Amino acid sequence: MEDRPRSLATRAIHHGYDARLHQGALNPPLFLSSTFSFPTAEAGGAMFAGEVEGHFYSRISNPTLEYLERRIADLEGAEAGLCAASGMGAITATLWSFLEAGDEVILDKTLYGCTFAFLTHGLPRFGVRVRPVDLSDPSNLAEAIGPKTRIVYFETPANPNNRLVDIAAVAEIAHRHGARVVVDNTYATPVLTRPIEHGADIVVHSATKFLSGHGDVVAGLIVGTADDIARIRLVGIKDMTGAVMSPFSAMLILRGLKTLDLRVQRHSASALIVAHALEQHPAVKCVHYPGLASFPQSGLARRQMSGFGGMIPFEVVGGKAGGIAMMNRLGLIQRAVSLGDAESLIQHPASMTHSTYTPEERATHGIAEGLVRLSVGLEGVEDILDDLMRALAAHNA
Ligand code: 4LM
Repeated sequence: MEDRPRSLATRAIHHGYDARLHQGALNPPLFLSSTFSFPTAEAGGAMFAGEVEGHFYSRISNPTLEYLERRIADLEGAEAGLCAASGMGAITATLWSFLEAGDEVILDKTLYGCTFAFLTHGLPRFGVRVRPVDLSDPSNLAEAIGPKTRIVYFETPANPNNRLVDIAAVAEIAHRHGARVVVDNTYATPVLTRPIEHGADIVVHSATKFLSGHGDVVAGLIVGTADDIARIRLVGIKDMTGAVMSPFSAMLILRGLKTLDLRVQRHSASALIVAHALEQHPAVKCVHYPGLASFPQSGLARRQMSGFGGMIPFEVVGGKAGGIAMMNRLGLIQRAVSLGDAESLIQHPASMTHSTYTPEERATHGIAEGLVRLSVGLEGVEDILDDLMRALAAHNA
C-alpha cells in the first residue's frame, strides 16, 4: 500500500520525536541546560565555526527546543522552525534579521497593537521606512511596493477585526519585486491556514495563544526556509534580541500541540454558533466573523481557511460605553487580553491591546472605538451563550 501522508492531528502528536531513542519516554525530555560540554577544545571551535553541528549554548539551540522547532515546521509545511521568547520576540528577531537603514517595510493597516507599535513607531527610529497599506485589496500593494521594499508584513485574520489578506495574491506581487512575505498566523494556526502553502516566505506565531492553548506560557515561533531560519537564529535571536524560549516553555507548547487540532475545531465550531446568535441579537450592532455570510470577505475565508477560528470581534449598540457595560455584566467569560485559551476571554481593543494606536490611527486603520473582542473558549457553548445573552438582555433594558 502506498504511504499516505499523515494528518495534521497525528503529526502534531508524533512528528520529529522517537521515544525509542529516549528509553521509551513518550514525552520529549526537558533539557534544562544552558551550556553543553565539548569532547575536545577543537570540537568546540569547530561548532563555533559552524563546521560541525551540535548544541553548545542554549541561546543558540537546545534539544527540547529542537523537538518543537521540527514539529511546528512540519505542521506549517516549512523547511525549518525556530523558537523565541514571545510572539513579539519572534516578530522583532525576524525583522531585525533582514532590515537595515534605508530599507522599506510594507505592513497591513490592521495589526496587533504591539506589532504596530514596533513597526510604525520603533523601526523608523533606526532609518527603516514603514508604509501601512490596506492589503485586504492586493492591488494597493502593487501601487505601493518599490525597489527598497524588503518585507511585506500582515496578519490574516488580523487582530482585532478579523480582516483577511489573500496570501497568494500578495505573495505573487511581493516576489515579483524581490520582497519577503512575513505572515503572522497566530489567529488561524496551521490547522486553519498554512501560509507557506500559499506562497508566504516566513510565518511567525505568538505561541502564547492557540498553539500552547492553556494560558500558561508566553512564547513565539518562526518557520521558513532553512537559510532564512539560520539567519534569524544567528542574527535576530543570538545577537540582536537574545529573545530565547525557555526549554520549560517548549515542553508546555509540545504538550499543547498534541490537542491543537481538537481544540481549534472546537473553538471554531463554538464560535460559529456564538457569531450567529450575536448577529441576530437586537443589542448587537455588527459582528465580524469570517464564517458568517455577512462577512465581506467570506469567499476568501472559504478559499483560504478550513474553518473560521475562535475570535469574534463585535460592536454592541451604544458604542464604547455600551461595550464596556456589557463586558462588566459577564460572569463566565473573563475580562482579559490574550486569546486561544480554554477560558473564554473578552477585551476592549481601543483601551487595551490596540491602545498603542493613537485614536486617529485607529480611525484610519479600521479599528472601531466600540469594538469588543471575544475569544471563544472551550467551555460548553450553551454556557458561553447564556452568559452573553444575559449580559445583552440587560443591555436592552
Ligand atoms: C492580544 N496578542 O491580542 P506575545 N501576534 C499577534 C498577537 O495577537 C499577539 C502577538 C503577536 C495579545 C496579547 C495581549 C497576532 C498578542 C504578541 O504576547 O509577545 O506572545 O505575542 O490579546
